[in-house]
Amino acid sequence: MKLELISFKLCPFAQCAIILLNKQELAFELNYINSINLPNWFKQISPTGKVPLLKANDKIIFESSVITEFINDISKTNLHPSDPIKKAKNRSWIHFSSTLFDDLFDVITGDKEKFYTSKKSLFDKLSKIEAVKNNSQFFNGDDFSIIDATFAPIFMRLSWINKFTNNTLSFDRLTNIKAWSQDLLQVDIVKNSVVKNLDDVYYSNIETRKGHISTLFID
Ligand SMILES: N[C@@H](CCC(=O)N[C@@H](CS)C(=O)NCC(=O)O)C(=O)O
Repeated sequence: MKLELISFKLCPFAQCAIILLNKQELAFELNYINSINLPNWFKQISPTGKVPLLKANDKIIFESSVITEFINDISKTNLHPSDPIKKAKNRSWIHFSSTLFDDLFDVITGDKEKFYTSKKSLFDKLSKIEAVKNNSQFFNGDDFSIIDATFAPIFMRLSWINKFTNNTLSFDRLTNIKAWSQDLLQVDIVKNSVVKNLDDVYYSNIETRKGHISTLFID
């Protein structure tokens, strides 16, 4: 099957799909488009105007959670737990993970008040994940699953922000997810799921938004 993933370089939802495509060793073309100046052909094929889009033999698949399930469906290896309850729980937490990005967006764009309320909301959610994460390497034990690919982009952005700001979003006290994050960020397919120096691009992107967080940047 011919696969083409269309995205922005900074999109965490596409990053998850990239991790899974590589984990499943599926050949695909990666087409980064400019978020400021969307090409007309993209506007015509994207129902929501958002990325990622996956073109599979010229059929358009949108919504990252659907894309990741599709990648699993066409692969030889199943990266979801086979037990239906465990699988449902994974899917619930995957769905929950997308709400972390709403808080993260407010954290990186908001004024001082918004920064603190969204930081609190983010940490309330991280604490809920801490409560269900055991001390195994990955979410379901020793093997990398879809849910690990879903959380890796969040952990990558938190680690960048902590580097830019002297740990303003440190979650060291959440020991289970801290260890999970450290393990995930060491995995090659995670490290290689973004273009080189994307942390610099993220830094500039946040700085341009002039939210409270940019006043916390260290040189
Ligand atoms: N629920 C969507 C969210 C996708 C999304 O928000 N993508 C962002 C980039 S990371 C986007 O395309 N934003 C452009 C816009 O909202 O116009 C998914 O998971 O695919």
